[in-house]
Amino acid sequence: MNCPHTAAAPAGRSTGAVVIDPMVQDLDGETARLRDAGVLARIDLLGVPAWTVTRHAEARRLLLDQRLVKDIDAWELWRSGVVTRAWPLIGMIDAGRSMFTVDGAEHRRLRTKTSQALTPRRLEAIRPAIEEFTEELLGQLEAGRDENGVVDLKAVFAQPLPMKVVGMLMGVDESQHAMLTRQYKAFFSMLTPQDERLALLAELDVFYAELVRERTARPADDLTSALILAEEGGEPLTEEEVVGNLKAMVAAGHETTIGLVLNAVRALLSHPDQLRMVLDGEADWDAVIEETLRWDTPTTHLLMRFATEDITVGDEVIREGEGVVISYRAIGRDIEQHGPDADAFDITRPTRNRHMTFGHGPHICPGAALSRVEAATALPALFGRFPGLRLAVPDEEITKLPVMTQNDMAAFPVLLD
Ligand code: STR
Repeated sequence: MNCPHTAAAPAGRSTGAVVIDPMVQDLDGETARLRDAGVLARIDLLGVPAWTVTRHAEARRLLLDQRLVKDIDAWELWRSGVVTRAWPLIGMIDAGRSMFTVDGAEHRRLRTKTSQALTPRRLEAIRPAIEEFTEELLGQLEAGRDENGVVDLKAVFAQPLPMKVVGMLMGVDESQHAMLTRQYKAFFSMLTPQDERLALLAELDVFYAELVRERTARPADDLTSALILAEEGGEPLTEEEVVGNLKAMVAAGHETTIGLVLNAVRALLSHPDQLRMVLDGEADWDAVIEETLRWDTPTTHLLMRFATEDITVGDEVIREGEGVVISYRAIGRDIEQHGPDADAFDITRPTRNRHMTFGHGPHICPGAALSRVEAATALPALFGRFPGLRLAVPDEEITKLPVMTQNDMAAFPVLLD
């Protein structure tokens, strides 16, 4: 396996830990093993031990527990120098000061403007732009077919759409979109050597800091400019905080919605009876979106929170200083929450809206409504334009990228008619 860090496991493997496969060769098998390992399971992340929560109810409770924090300095393995910047997943945790890494009152201060800009009401204003991007990309799908009529729905549609949307929102010029897509692909891939990953993160920091300086000099009608401007009577965010929020928004907005759109298309194509129901108007697109979010979560594991005190969960104790991952894929398949057929994709499932894929509590995804608008625009437009859409290869041949935290397909080749 092309993963040198595993060989140099800094803390050794705790016995019985579920080893999370960096190559993502069997996501369903791994999800089942996690569930079987308990409500709170020990996992091994490239040689680094952590806990993960595999059940809906306990995850919900822990996501509201103030004894779990996102500050990496609360992590014993980090403080003691066992985990360093050489660990390939460090960029998921040590990502600079932003709403993603801070808790409490400071977190509210960092997050308010972003969440206010992304309410369903505010998003109505950008819906026409999302529709326009969708139309443009549908045209590119048609134009992008090879001599056999095959086109990659990921590269030509599902990937550029969220990039265009988050780019517009944050004020990132179109000319930079391809660079960002390339950089984030390398960031998430476990095949990228760690020195390259650290270098690209540094390049991205420079890119975002330049954008923030540009908007400070010449504010525009975008969320980056809004983040720079002080609240009335309030403390303005520092440059580091604006940069942190900007990069969190671009990374999250770009990466996760790709999964939502592609996973929904894949689920429908492999469940043609359910696709029929939607196309015949017997079920709505919102049902497809929510069931996809539950069944095939864009985020498989979210890294990481740290215990500031011992926390008891069932008969296990998370010790002060230990790290806790939230395994959203396992949580979406929780039998207690969704019934014995939780592993089945069923858009008529009564609990389809009762998933926790966007998280819970203070850090709940501020872009949830945005991703729903994107999917609710993209999916009906895609199947409306190409009702005969189908996979160009057998479903089993679709492979996942070697990404440990996101549910990321390598490509999704389709035929349009
Ligand atoms: C990527 C690297 C970076 O510069 C900033 C962030 C902060 C937000 C993170 C993002 C990360 C990785 C993907 C995340 C996103 C928030 C939501 C998204 C974890 C670490 C999800 O997958 C849910």
